[in-house]
Parts: sequence; structure tokens; C-alpha cells
Amino acid sequence: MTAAPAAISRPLRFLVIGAGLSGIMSAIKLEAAGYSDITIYEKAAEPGGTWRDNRYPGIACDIPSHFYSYSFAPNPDWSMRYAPGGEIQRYIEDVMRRFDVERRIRFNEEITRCEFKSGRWHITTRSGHTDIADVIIAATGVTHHPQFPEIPGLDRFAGHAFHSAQWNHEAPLTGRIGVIGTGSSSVQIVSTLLKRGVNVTLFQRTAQWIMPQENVAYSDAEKAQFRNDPKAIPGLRALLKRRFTEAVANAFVQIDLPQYKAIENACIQNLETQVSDPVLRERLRPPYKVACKRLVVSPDFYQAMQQPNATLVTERIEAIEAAGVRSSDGHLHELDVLVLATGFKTHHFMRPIDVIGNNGVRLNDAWSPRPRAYLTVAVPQFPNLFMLNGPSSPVGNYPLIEVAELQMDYVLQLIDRLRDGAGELAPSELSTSRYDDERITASKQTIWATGCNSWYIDADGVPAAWPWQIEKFYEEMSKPRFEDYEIR
Ligand code: NA7
Repeated sequence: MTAAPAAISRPLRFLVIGAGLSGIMSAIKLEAAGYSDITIYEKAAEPGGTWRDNRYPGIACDIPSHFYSYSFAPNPDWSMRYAPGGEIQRYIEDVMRRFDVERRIRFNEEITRCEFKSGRWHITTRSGHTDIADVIIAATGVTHHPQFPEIPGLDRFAGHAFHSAQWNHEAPLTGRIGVIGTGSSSVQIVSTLLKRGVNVTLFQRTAQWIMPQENVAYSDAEKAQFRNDPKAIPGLRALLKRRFTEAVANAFVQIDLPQYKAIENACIQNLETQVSDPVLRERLRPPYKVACKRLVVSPDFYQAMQQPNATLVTERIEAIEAAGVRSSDGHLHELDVLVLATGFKTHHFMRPIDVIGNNGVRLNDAWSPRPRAYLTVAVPQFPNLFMLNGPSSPVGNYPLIEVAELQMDYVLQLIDRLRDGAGELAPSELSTSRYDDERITASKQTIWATGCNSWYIDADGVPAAWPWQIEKFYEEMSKPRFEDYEIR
């Protein structure tokens, strides 16, 4: 970080919620901006957020690692184009130590309540600890709260049953493994276990389009170049950013672009050419447009599903019994281990923390029936509280680490106003409503609104991801429109 510390005129105390990728980054950027009174509250014993929690077999990031890194902490040692999850977790821990963030983190301390009183935030943790801060940065993650399926009998299963984000490493993977769900987590788990020769039964409620994507290891010579040539990583990041923007992120919000057609064709061709049995091919064919659900990336899922140790069940799950899963055709699929790769409650954001803003307004009420934020970062009536990867962030196959950095750079400009003497800063109701109305209108033109269910869809049935071209997000985040805020 090279930003020169600003001259501080009003001392501000910061409280960051969560020591994942975004929370750690926010503390680093706050310090680079000249602030030093920063505490990160982390409910778990370790940092890393989603990368700490998700340790299932085959976990990897589906965004190239040189783009899925902090802009200020390039890593020449990424082993693969798409690094495994464990390597990302080590990277986060390494950055935390290198930038001396660890001393700021209170681990095992879960914030349960935040109340804005007399111009400051008063927080309480589950252990009863209390603290006061001027500004809260909520870096609470997106894929964080596991979504458990409501299937009768789940508690009666006699073997090991667990969510993909809570992998039970004691569970032996030698017997019959069932996996419920067909999202990115499931596809990585299933492909990995099948390749290891494990017997896997995949319970598919809805098929997924699969984007074929090879993962290649970086050679020692490439890593040496990344280390020694100061232009190598910035050059690659610029290339990846351009490619992601043009070929992926923008294609999903403007589906008449040829780039969307290219993705669509690649997925259809993958299914047509890689699955030889026509019956299996039709069972694996999704009944919706490519990328309506978040695009799943895999080099080998179809090949794995054609191995003799793979079983695909497309009948509805009727119930779970002690011995396994009963499908609607009456068949009992006997299992030793049951993995619930059933996704996350992605619309929770800061909740279940009880957040109380001005005039006693509770965030849970302000966000009923669905979360709403001005430009993804702030909520009317909740002054001096800023979110990273908050509602309507660009989560459609764009790196959340980059999104969070852009948001933090924007938030730092808002914080400048507080430093310079303002007591409270929150977006106006009017600007938030206008933003959200425009966002909803634009959302209806995106690929995510073309007729499928996904974790993007909110309680009103509207996709909740940034619906415009990604350049507009960069532009909006570059400079706040202060006239949209109430500042006093
Ligand atoms: P996802 O992508 O939300 O996938 C969850 C899967 O679980 C999906 O296939 C669901 O089927 C399925 N599901 C959920 N509940 C049930 C029940 N009750 N019965 C059967 N199947 C069910 O979660 P992931 O963890 O794979 O990925 C989340 C994100 O993390 C991913 O997009 C990356 O950004 C990282 P459905 O499609 O709803 O029919």
C-alpha cells in the first residue's frame, strides 16, 4: 500500500465485522489512509471467511487466482490458474500477518447487536463484551450462512450428514456417498470424489450448465517471471480484468452481445460432445438458459459422471431415512455419508445481527421483505455503517475481492467527511429508492431473470446482483455523489 496517510482532524474508531477477505482488506486500507483505531470482530477462531469454512474435497476458486488476489498483495506463487481453496486460505493468513492485521482481530467474538446512539455505534457480542465505535464496516460475506434443505427425516440419517461448508473430515470416504445439490460446490465435490474412485450418488433437483475450463499449473519459470518482472502480474491482472469484464460480466447483463452467445455455445457444446449416452445427456440438460443460475465451471464433471462409480438421481427426494435417501419412485438409495451441497442464505448479509439505526429502526424491518442498499454500500437511517459485498453487489462471476476493494475505496471517501467533522452520514431515502428502482428495472433485462431459480433471486423474485455493465460499477465507486447522502 502506497497511499500517503492523511492528516487526521477528528479521531475515528472503526469496528470491522468479519475477518474474511473483505474485512482484512478494509483494515489494511484504513491503516494506509492514516487511521489506527481499528478492531475486527471475528466470530470464528481463524480468519478467512468462506475459505476457512469451505474445506471440501476439490475446493478451488473459479476465478483466476491472479485476479482473485488483493491489488496491493500480488502473489507470484499461485500454483495453478485456479488455485485450490487451501492455498487461498494460506494467502489470506499470509497477507493478514504481512500487513500486521492479526493484532487488531478479536477472534471467537460474535457481534449480536449494533445500536446507533448519540452519534456512535454501540455493539454487544455473544460473550457480553461491549464496544463503541464511530464507524462500522460490515464485511460479513455472501456465501456464509449454510442453507439446509427442508427434507423430512434429515435428522434420522444414521451415517454422517453435513453441509458442504461444514465438511466432517472424520467421515470416511470409502463407502457410499450421497450429494444433494448441483451448484459449484457439488460439482467440485462430486468430480473430485468420483475421480478418487469413491461411489457417489448425486441427487439433482435442477441440472446445471457447465462451462468447460481447464486448470493448468504454473511452471517454475512462470512463477519466477511473476516474482522478478514487475510488469508480469499487473499485466496479467489487466488482461484478466478486461477478459472478465468483456467476455463474462457484461455478457450476463446484456445477453444480445456475441460474448453471451460464445458462453452459451461453449456450454451447449460441452454437454453435446462430452456426454455420450443420449439418455444421460438429456437428464443432465438444464431447462433454462445458460448462466441463468451462476455459471458452474468444471473441466471434468461430465466425464466423472460417466464413470461406473457415479449414479445420477433425478427423481425428487421424498424423505431421508436412517439408511439413506428415498426418492419419489420409491427407491431407497443406501448411503454411508450424505453431503448437503445445498447452498447459502445469500440474502442475510449482516443478519442475524440485530442492527438498530436512527429512530429505533431495525435493519431486519428495513430489509423486509428484501435487503436494499444505496449503491451496494449503505442504508438510509443507518449512519456511518458501510457494507462490503452488500446487497446488489456485482456477484455475477466477478471477483468479490475486487468488488470489495472498489467499495472500500469509495467508503474511504465517505469516511473523509466524518474525519473532517461530519457526525452522521447515510444515504437519503430518496436516492436509495431511485437507485433501487433503476436497479430493479435493469435487473429484468439480465440473464438471471430469464426463468430459473438461483441464489441471486430475492424475496420479490428479482435478481439481486448488479444489473449493469461492470464499468458502471467502477465509475460509481470512483467518486461518491455526496448530494445523495444526508450528512450532518
Ligand atoms: P448453490 O449454487 O446455491 O447450489 C445449491 C444446490 O442445492 C442447487 O443445485 C439446489 O437445487 C440444491 N438444493 C437446495 N435445496 C435443495 C433441496 N431441498 N433438495 C434438493 N436440492 C436442493 O450453492 P453452492 O454451494 O454450490 O454454490 C454457491 C456459490 O458459492 C457459488 O455460486 C459460488 O459463487 C460459490 P436447485 O438448483 O435450487 O433446484
